[in-house]
Amino acid sequence: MRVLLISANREEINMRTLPLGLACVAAATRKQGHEVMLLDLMEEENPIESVQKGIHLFDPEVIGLSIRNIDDQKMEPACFLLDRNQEIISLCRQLSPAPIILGGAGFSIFPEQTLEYLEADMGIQGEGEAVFPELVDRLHRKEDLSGLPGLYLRGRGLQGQRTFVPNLDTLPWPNVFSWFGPVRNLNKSWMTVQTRRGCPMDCSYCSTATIEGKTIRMRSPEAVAEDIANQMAAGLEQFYFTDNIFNIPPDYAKALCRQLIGLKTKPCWVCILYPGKVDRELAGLMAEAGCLNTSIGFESGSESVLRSLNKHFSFSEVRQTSQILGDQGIKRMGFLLLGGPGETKATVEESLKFADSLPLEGLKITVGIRIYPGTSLARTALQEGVITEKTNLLMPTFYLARGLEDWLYSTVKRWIAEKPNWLM
Ligand code: B12
Ligand code: SF4
Repeated sequence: MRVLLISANREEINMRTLPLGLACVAAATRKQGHEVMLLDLMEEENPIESVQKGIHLFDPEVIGLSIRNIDDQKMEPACFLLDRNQEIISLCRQLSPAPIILGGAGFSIFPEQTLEYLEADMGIQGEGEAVFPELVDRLHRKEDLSGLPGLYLRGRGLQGQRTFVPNLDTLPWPNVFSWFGPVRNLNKSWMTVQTRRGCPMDCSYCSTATIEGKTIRMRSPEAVAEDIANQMAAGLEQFYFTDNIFNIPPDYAKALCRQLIGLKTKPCWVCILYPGKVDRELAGLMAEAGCLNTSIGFESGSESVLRSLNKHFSFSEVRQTSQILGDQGIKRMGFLLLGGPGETKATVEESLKFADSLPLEGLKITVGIRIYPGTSLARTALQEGVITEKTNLLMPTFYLARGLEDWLYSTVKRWIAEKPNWLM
């Protein structure tokens, strides 16, 4: 079948992202024998015209759309991003009778609500590589869709229990030029690389389990290094590991660094770390393997708040992590998440002072925590009456400990005003 895959994300918040997930789905769908056209609207000067042209020339029989961002996760002012997909979906509807199938991280968190909101036909929760090609096959053969794992049909709910790909090395990871063709000037981009899926850490507010599951599944370090080497041979220079936590499990992170050290040319890369699981050996290997910069989500400097967020590290481990990375010349961007359950004026001040005392190159402070369905934060918010059973969490909804509202914003603003490398 002819399958048009569209990444409608045009947000430049933080950085311009590449549609790695959709490229993975494209590779798997091609492998199954279908003809695929991938449109990344981030790169298109006139996205509407590009979709019109794509549909006109390719005449798709199936249209897949990747839904990444629901909102920007900022409480003040909240910015709902999902409706930016609506224009693209109605355009597809006007120009083509093909069914519209959703997927992506944002969709996986809110499958039924997103289908309703965008009036799409169906969607796949979680990894798309196995189920999407099978769905296209069944559509082609006009077969019954029931039983397909993770498939949601609008108004008819989940069709089959979701499954996870057990061995990521069996997937056809996309080759950079099969994504975009030679048109795009990629060497200025941060090329995204995924080495593992799933996170077992169970932080109280986090939606990752609904996207990737709780069990970590890893690609072999050799395969990741080979992937990076191929991309470097194609002219790419800098890489962004999209893994939720690069350093868990630590032995895997070390093995991966050793493979990168073994490459002919050293890549430059950045990653996200979980504090406390970085020893001197790992920091040394990361530096030798080309790590420039790390994001460290330590979130609080108060032990009681760390416990309420279900973080498995202490603030002294945060200091140690930051120190040993700095000793290796690796830059560190810290993250604070203020206003969660149990937060008080005293714990906020504790956190700000703690952050100020850390050796960091930058700090990002978030005030208020986005409530995602199925999380322990959502349960607390329900018990405390912040939300009700009827609250549609698709609409940006945040937890902010009572009594902190105005004070927290003005306090954080005062702190960042004096510090050029701190931002909100
Ligand atoms: C890495 C990451 C970042 C990096 C991106 C780096 C880069 N160069 O890409 C940084 C830190 C910069 C970042 C920024 C932001 N991020 Co972010 N990010 C992630 C993270 C951890 C991984 C995303 C990723 O690349 N995954 C790897 C690919 C392979 O997976 P995937 O895209 O999900 O694709 C798979 C499936 O979803 C599915 N699939 C994908 N598309 C399709 C399409 C179809 C048709 C089908 C069937 C299936 C399918 O199959 C794919 C393969 O298995 C996710 C959380 C997560 N665990 O997913 C958050 C996440 C996507 N980010 C999120 C947000 C909010 C943001 C920001 C808005 C935050 C901010 N205010 O700065 C910005 C927006 C950036 C932008 N310009 O769009 C949210 C989105 C949900 C929401 N509330 O909107 C997430 C889900 C985190 C969360 N809170 O749970 N992010
Ligand atoms: S470590 Fe990160 S990805 Fe894992 S549960 Fe916590 S916040 Fe989510």
